[in-house]
Amino acid sequence: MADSERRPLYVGEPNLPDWQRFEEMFRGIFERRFFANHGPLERELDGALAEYLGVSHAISVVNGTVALMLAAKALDMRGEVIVPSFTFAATAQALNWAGLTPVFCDVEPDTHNLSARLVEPLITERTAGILGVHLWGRACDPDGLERLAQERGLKLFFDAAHAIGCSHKGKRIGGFGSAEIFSFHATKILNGAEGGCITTNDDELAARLRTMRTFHDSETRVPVALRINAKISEAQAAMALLSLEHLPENIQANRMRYFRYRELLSRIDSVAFVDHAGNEASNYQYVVIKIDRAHVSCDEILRALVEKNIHARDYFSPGVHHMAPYRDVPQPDLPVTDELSASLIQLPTGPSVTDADLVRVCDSLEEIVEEAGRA
Ligand code: T4K
Repeated sequence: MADSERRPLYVGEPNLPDWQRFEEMFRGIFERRFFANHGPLERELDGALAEYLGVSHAISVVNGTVALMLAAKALDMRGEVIVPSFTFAATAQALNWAGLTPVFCDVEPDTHNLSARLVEPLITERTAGILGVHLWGRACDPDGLERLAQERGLKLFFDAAHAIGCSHKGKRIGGFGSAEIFSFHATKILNGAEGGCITTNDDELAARLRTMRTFHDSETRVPVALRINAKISEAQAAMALLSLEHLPENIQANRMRYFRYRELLSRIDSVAFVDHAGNEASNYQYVVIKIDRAHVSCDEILRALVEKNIHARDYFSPGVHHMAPYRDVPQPDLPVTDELSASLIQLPTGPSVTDADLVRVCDSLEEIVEEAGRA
């Protein structure tokens, strides 16, 4: 069989719930004829997420981007927020939607994340807050950034879109800073088709967020500047609840693929496997490699892989500071961001990716890199 005819392999292949349980959940929605506006499944999901993440409040919403917008707005900041450029565009653009200005910071070469060391020199009288991203589910210096934010009187919140089920020094991500946000997009390990949530241990902030996410009368009413329809539907909540049930086994399956990849890739000199720190638990959702000293660029590798029906990705290239609308104004040099954007690749993983598929990906990668070396 020609490579191009083989089964396509994707980064972000969805984790699916058990079909019968899904049918039962949906039958319940049909029977109740209650599809939106804070139905029983939304409430169950908020409770289940708070319990799983070990936080006082989880406020589920329609997607991760809106979760970021709401969190930024509810934290009542004005001015600038320090944020990495090496992230999904939604992280920064959510700040603009909340009337804030992102100030882009470089990331550490080993963690791919912000650190207090990098953020501190960027703080000015205009700085209102810091938005860290737990990229690939790796904790974004929570200890250092919490200390720094407290010392300098800044709001701190985290984009944990990649980090459900991850922990740092034994503490689940979800409880760091004033708030954290998660994504339940179909490509995430917790799949609500679309969806997201904001977590916090701050009762007042939670009441503001619950008021802000809806115009419906049934919800908490505290004074807020603006409200929006950010409610999660019962259909999304059903998917997310089932996915939460399956989360431990899905993490375990990801973990097996992750370590198998690490073993298979160890034979390719110009490919470095991006690992997790010893004091972190991961959900192994992203398998990230760094192309190092190869005679071929990441773009060329990605194109050659697509010809073999392997749809690896170049998250996050280019850095957000090179994209509209930010590229239209002067931006700082972010050499580590640029270097990572040009050298990282994410490999396909997901429930239907078999051991033979992993071998196929690694063999293809080796062939592409070796062929370029001979040319
Ligand atoms: N912060 C961070 C750090 C994020 O990474 C994200 C989202 C957010 C915030 C915002 O959260 P949300 O508002 O999205 O909840 C995908 C996802 O759409 C996005 O959720 C995710 N991060 C980002 C990293 O990846 P694209 O534009 O790369 O998606 P797409 O459609 O190319 O999908 C990726 C691969 O997944 C495809 O090659 C095929 C596969 N796929 C996709 C879908 C939708 C499937 O197999 N089935 C599917 O249903 O952004």
